[in-house]
Amino acid sequence: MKNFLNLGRQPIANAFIKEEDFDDEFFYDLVVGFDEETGLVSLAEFVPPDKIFNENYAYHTSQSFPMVQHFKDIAIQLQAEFNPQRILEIGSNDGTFLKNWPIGSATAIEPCMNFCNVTRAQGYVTYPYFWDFSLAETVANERGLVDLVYAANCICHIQDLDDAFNGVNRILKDDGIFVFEDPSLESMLDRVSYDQIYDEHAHIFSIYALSNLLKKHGLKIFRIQELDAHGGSNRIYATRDRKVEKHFRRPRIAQSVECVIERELSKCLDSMDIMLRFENQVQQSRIQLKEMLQRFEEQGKKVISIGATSKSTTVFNFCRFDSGHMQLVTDTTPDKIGLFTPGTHIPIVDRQDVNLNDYDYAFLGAWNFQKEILKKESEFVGNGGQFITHVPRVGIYENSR
Ligand code: DWN
Repeated sequence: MKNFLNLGRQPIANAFIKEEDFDDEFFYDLVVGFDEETGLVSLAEFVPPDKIFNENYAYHTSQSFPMVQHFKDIAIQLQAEFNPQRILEIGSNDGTFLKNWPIGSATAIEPCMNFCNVTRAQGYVTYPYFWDFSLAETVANERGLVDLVYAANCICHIQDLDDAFNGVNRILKDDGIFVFEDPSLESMLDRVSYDQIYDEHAHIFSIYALSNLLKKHGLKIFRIQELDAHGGSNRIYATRDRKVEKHFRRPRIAQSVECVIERELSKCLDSMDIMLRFENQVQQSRIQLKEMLQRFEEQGKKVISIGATSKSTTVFNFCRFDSGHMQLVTDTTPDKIGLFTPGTHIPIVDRQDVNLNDYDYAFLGAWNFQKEILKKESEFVGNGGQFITHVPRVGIYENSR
């Protein structure tokens, strides 16, 4: 693997922090590399998983309200198309996807104890461990094999993918299907959304790289759905190579896979050149965003950020922002409110406790929910407030000019 981007000393992206813990905060070098053989983009140095995913994990899927409908829709679609009797979800968080399934038919894997207790309280059998082959063995012996393995924004968190896919192979019934969705490398490169890179995202997937990796485990991708979720994601449908025919209800399904890979390769996602170009764009993005916020600070303008996201942790620390640049960050998640942003220590407050009209600019920390946030904050724009963003380029968000 060859490293191509260094985003500097970074804290744990979701480790929102109390003031008294500032001095003991953990930092690591956030460096990204590219494997020219497989096409996989991965962190050069992985952070120990239990430093990230533990009983203090603060990200609640259901607090990003549009995701509740997102997971309901995919559950209904999978039930209608494949009618799976037994399912397993890897990374079930607060059960937003799981709750769409009968309690008896579902098993959950969730290493964060605070969330494991949530799904157990909902009645679902939940294993509080990281997904790997030995856990797959245990679950297979205790709960039997499954028709569907589902995972959202989780497979890219798993550092040892070979072991994870071995585990999927172990737990799936012979004609079972594996459906997972994760941020798209192609979208990240197209949008220069470098904030998809942080400790949790051990890998950023292209379909080209995934198909190489899954092939090693006798798994074949038979469909791709391209999603707007989380700033551009892919939903991957895979099954055992020898079973693909069964799931090809309509020939055109397969073309979604070939189309995406062809397009990725036409954009050179298999070459180091595109990664080096991205590195240059990221450096430019930082310079422009720092200049813009520096100018606002010198003009005495007040700036706030909407959404205490993992993504903004990467941006704020890469740009070395502090409460001089952004006075406050708002969020809807009770677990984050009253804490400070990792590394940059900007106070996080409840959106309800802030009058946005006291601010001149609002940074879209949760840019992946810009439609929802701009709709909610139309009064702010109406009173002359402006949204700023760095994706796909640094500037004033056109709809708030
Ligand atoms: O992959 C991951 C994705 C699923 O979520 C995880 N590794 C970590 C996390 O990343 P993130 O923190 O960047 O995710 P979101 O979903 O972009 O976070 C949105 C945040 O913004 C939440 O804390 C909720 C908050 N929010 C808000 O304050 N006002 C969200 C909406 C929609 C709002 O209107």
